[in-house]
Amino acid sequence: MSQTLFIADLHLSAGRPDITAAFLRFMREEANRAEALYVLGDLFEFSIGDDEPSALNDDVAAAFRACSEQGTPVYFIHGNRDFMVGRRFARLAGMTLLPEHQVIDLYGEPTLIMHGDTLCIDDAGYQRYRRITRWRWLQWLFLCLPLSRRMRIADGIRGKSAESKENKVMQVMDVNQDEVERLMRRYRVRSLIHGHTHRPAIHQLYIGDAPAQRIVLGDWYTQGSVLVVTPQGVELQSRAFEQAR
Ligand SMILES: [Mn+2]
Repeated sequence: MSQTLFIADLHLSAGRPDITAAFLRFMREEANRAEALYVLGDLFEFSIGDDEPSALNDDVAAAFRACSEQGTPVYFIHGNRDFMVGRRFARLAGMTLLPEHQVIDLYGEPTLIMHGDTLCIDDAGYQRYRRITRWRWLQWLFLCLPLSRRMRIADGIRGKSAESKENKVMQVMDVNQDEVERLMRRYRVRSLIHGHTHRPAIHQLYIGDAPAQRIVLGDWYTQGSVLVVTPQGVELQSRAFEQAR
C-alpha cells in the first residue's frame, strides 16, 4: 500500500534514550516501507554542527541511510532547534535538505510543508532570535569556534531553559491564523503540514471559498507521533514507547 510518512519534533537527545529507541524502531519497522519519509524539523533537541562527535547522531544518520538505501527517500526541513544540521550530516544520512517552505505533490494535492515556527509571528522575541540565528555568516562564525566552546554555549542555553518550570513540555506560542492563510495563498495550496507547536490536529479552514486543511504533527515526548498519508486520506497516528526500561 502506498503511503507517505511525516514526523517532527522528536527532540532526540542523549538524555532521552526511550525516544531514540522508539524512533529507531519506527525507522526499522515502518519507515522503510513508505514511499517517502519527511522529517519536518526539531529532529534533534540541539545541534552545534555536523562535526560534533555523537553516537546519537551516528545512529540517526545510519537509520536514515538504511531507509533511503531500501528505496524510501528521506527529506528534512530544519526546525528551530536543529538548524545547524548541515550538508555533511545530510550526506552521511543519505537525506535531502529542503528549504524552510516547500510545496510537494502529495497524491495529486499540492501541499505546503514546513517546520511551522515561521507561522508563529506573534512571538516577536522568537522571530528576532530566528532571524539572527539563520544569518549565514553568524552560523559560519559559530562553526569556527572549537567544539568545546560550542558545547559550553549550548549547555548555557540548555541550562537557562531548564531553570524554567515548564521545561517538561516546551511551550510554544500557537500559529497566527492570518499568516497561515497568507502563506497558503502565496503558495497556492489548500493543504498545509507542519509541526513545531506540539498541538497535533487536523484543522479545516477556508481560503476564500475553498475548503482547506492544516495538519499539525505531534511531538515525541511521551509517545511517537506519525502522520500517514495515502491516496485515500490522512491520519494522525501515535506509537507507544516501549514500557520495560
Ligand atoms: Mn520547533
